[in-house]
Amino acid sequence: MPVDKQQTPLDNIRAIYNTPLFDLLDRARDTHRRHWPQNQLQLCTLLSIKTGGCSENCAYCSQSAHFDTGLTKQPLLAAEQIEQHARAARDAGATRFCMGAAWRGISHDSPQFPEVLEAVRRVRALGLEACVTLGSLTCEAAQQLKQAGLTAYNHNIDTSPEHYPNIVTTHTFADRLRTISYVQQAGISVCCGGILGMGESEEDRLRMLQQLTGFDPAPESIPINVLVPIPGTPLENAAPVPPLQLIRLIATTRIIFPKAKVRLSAGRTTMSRELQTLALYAGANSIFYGDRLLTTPNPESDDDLHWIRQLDLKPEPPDQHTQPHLANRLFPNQDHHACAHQTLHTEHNSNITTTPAA
Ligand code: SAM
Ligand code: DTB
Ligand code: SF4
Repeated sequence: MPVDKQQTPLDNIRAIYNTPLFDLLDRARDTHRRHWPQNQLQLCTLLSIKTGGCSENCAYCSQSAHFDTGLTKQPLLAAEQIEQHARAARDAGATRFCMGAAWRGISHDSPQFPEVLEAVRRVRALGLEACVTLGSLTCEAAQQLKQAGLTAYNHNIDTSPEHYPNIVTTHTFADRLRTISYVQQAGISVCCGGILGMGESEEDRLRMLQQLTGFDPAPESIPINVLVPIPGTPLENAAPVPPLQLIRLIATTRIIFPKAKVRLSAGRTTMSRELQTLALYAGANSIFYGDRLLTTPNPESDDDLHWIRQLDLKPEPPDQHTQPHLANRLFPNQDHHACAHQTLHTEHNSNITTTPAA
């Protein structure tokens, strides 16, 4: 499977992470300047296109049906509504639009899937990069998302393989990797990262990064989320992440993945602007932009724009290679026979299901 490249030894990753802080920052900044010299920040806006009622028990999540979080459920939005949100995001300065669904996963033969494909086409037609996060995929679903013009698929591994069963028991770490492999095979960029602050050790965070070093190709985007504690979930009282541990992890991620978008993701509302600034200095070059994440607040857009101006950064333009007219030329139709083997595999794997409408 393409996901299976030789991983970087943990000792090497640990050695980077434990470098004296200022030397670590110097090295990360140097790497950053060489690969990202333009002082730009990518602005990605999120939209929850299907909210709550999820069958999975991810201990951090407001949308799990296993916990009483007081969240109002919402069925899948129509493509037309999604397009309106995407247009507003574009007009506010976002160049990437990420649509999240509270599903365990989706199959290509789900009645809801065509609407998602239509939403992707409409978002791409606006000139935005399009990302979706829908849970597990069948191989065919990944191929069809590619044909619809999808730029990236977000599927986080969230933590180390060792800590994962403490966080989720309704699916496995291996299930996550399988979907990522389908996404890679379809030629879609992978957006994959994790969450800090779920009771994991610093070593767990490094093992999470080590997993990402096994991806071939490397993830295009690596979201580093800080847990937003949700009342009613098992992690509602989790200890906060020490700020310099976040900075060390971002710097290490930048050094190991020089070409990736390192995304300072959930958790910014509880960070000072100075800490967020240091995170960008350490190598983050993308944020979620817009007053909401999926179900929780994010800093106000105007405040973010003011901050970005103060730092003399510019919003990054959309990737030219992902413009719709170019996408069709660069990535001609995929061969559907590519899924023959995997379909067989999926049929024998009861873990990939179409989530019932909630
Ligand atoms: N259901 C899909 C899945 O699990 O892949 C997509 C939606 S899920 C909400 C997307 C990601 O959001 C999760 O993998 C997790 O990394 C992040 N996330 C969810 N709740 C969070 C929270 N309370 N704090 C920080 N990150 C969170
Ligand atoms: C990711 O890594 N973080 C985003 C996006 N991918 C989908 C989601 C953050 C969700 C934070 C909690 C919430 O708003 O529900
Ligand atoms: Fe939340 Fe996704 Fe887990 Fe469902 S699968 S509980 S939406 S993180």
